[in-house]
Amino acid sequence: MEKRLQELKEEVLQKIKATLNSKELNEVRVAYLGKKGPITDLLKGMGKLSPEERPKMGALVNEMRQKVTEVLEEHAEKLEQQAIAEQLASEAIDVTLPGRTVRIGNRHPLSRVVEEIEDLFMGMGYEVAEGPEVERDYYNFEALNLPKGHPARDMQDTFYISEEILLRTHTSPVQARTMEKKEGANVRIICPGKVFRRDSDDATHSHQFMQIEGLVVAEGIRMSDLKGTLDLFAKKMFGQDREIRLRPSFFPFTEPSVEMDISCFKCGGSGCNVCKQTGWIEVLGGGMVHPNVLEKAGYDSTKVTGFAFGMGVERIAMLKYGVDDIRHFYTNDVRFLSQFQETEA
Ligand code: 2NM
Repeated sequence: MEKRLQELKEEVLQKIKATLNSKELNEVRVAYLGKKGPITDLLKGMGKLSPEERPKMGALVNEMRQKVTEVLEEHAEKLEQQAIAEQLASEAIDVTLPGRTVRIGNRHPLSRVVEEIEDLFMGMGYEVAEGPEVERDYYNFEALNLPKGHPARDMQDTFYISEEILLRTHTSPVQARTMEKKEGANVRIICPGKVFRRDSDDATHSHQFMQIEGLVVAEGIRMSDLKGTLDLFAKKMFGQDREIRLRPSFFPFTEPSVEMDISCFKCGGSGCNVCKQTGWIEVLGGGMVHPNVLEKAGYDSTKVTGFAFGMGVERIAMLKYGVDDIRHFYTNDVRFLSQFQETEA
């Protein structure tokens, strides 16, 4: 019986070591240590032994069972380590491979200029006001002292939806709407947005472009308020050492009207290619809101006054970033657009 025990031990240990995974190992465990296994049979057969032999055999069987269990556990541990190692190897990634660059987009240069101007005026207490791009003839022209048949309408020919509905030619209708809405004379707004004109596109003209207009209405607003505001704008936008120059001009909705130049930011005024040897660069138009415009909005023009100004966003962006063709803003060429990547945090 001792011999049989020894053989069994050798056999089971060999079988354990031959298993390649935990499933196989478990099969061996069940086959040899289970209720129907040969070790259980041996224990059952002990009854046939003599009382002297019984304790000796019992000890041997127990010892064997302990040894087998021990080896079994060791092997289980080994198989588990092996499985983990295999999994790790199969999931290994090469961290030394170069990464794929993610292309980061950036704001459109026109949005950048609009936001910069908005921030600047919000800092002076202005609100940003917006309105429809498809507008009534009344707000685009009539309310702005441009009655039907007025010669200045020719300069702002647009796209008509119908006799009375059109694509706005400036953002002034937003200002006419705001004045009309406000109770009490206290308006301080900046109006950015798309505008449209019947025009042939070239390096400096576009049938669709962006404008930003400002309007202040209250009692006691004077031309000097406009001048101080525009001087601050010129310095913030184009450099602290900019000077401004106002020239007489004409707009149907302002009287008097002015055109503003800034001293050339490239040559400082001595003359260069940017300012076409004049030392000055034309930037925007403005003036004191025409009494007819104030009256149409419901104000008493003998008590309330206001100033307004307007500029083309593309023109400002072209000057600021040195862009030589307005069409670059609309052709969506990434080689152009990606040059306006912002680097600040
Ligand atoms: C300009 C030039 C001059 C202007 C006038 C008004 C309003 F609504 F108050 F009448 N808004 N914007 C204005 C005046 C705009 O752009 C070159």
